[in-house]
Amino acid sequence: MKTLEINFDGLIGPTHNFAGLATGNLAATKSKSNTSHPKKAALQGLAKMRLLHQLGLRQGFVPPQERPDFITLRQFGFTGTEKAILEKVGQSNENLLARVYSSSFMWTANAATVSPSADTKDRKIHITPANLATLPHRALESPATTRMLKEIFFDQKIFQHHPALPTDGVHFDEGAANHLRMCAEYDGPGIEIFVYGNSAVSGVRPQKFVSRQSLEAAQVNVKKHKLRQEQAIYVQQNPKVIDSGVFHNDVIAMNNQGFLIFHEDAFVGKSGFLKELQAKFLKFTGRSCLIEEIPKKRLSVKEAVKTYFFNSQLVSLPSGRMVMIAPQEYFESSSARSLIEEIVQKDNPVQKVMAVDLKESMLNGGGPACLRLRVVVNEKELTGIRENYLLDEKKIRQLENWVRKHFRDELNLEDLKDAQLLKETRTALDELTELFGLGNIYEFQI
Ligand code: SUG
Repeated sequence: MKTLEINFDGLIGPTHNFAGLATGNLAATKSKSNTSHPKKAALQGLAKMRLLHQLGLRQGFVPPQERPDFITLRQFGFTGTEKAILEKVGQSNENLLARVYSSSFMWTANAATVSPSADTKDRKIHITPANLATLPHRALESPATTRMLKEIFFDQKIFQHHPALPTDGVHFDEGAANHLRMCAEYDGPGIEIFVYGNSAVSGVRPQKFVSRQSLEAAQVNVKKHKLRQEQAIYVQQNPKVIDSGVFHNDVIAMNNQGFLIFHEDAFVGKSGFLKELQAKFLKFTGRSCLIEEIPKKRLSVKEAVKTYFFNSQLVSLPSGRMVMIAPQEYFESSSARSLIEEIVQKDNPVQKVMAVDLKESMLNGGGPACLRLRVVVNEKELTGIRENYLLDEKKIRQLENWVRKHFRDELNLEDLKDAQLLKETRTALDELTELFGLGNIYEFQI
């Protein structure tokens, strides 16, 4: 077996809702207070997982986190029975209620930064969970994510788990969504590109929205992951695109192996960055990388945000050719469609584009690439992953049945006040734990 990339998708949870908590994320802001469809959302996520599995890729999943998050509620001074706590918070702080009910853990591209063993000095796979320190509803994911990643990637001889960076007003980290790994083959050394919004202490920054990734966080991750400095590149995201709704790099650039596609306006100091990338790539892989720059004349930043063109999943098939898994929204845009047709025809590894319907996640600003965490493993390293989290058709069907049985068709923000929802989510997660033998991943909530 060759070294391969496994996508770990976040399983969308039973409380998926539209609370408009993600400032700077235009889709989520626009969807605020709309009725959500948790069952449909989770089935859409699973359909994408099935597609990748059917294409011959290994596919994993990360279970939903427990919601509501009573640890956070107790930190805010709420006491008494769970029912009483929910009643009190529902009456006094609707924003906090939405926060602790958020299903935002589904976007596992924000779960962690992962460096494969081919890049690290100690030949271990290094994992740092994101602290997601910018937005309160996302920050509360980090402790549970840390625990789940340790459970999934259980063999600590193979996986080096680091704690999330401290929440100190300097180290803002949103994980793999701002990290591109360029390599010739998955088992060879790669160049790890760390895209940051701004330095927390100096330099230009966006004016309207905040940057969610700081240079300082990226620098610590490079050091902790034991990457050679010559194998790392730091590049700043253009503050203007952040102000236009590009809240993560994966909304404006994508890559797989040695192929990078990015928007003309994505980066500050673009030509210096590209030179550095080409030189380092050649030095470490002995090959040239392939770069496709999308001019703004062909696709404006606004259209990129609307269509989520760059949030496609670019994946390698067992044949070595690549497929682009694209949100169906971008087939609705003629400029995005014609760009794709061109990319497929050009001399590059992309063989075809396939559309996926992820409308429920998209309405919260999460496309195909947001929903997955990439983990590159060789045959031996694969044994360090708990089998329960790797999918086959039977398990996908079990998950679909579980969703159909437990998830609501519709959810409104008002429903979060209903103690019945707590009961339903508990029952659902209990059954998932049993069905998949997930051990004690939820016990720490008590
Ligand atoms: O952090 N949306 C997420 C979307 C994350 C997408 N991930 C990547 N681009 N990798 C966010 O903005 C919306 C939830 C709400 O508003 O209720 C939200 O959190």
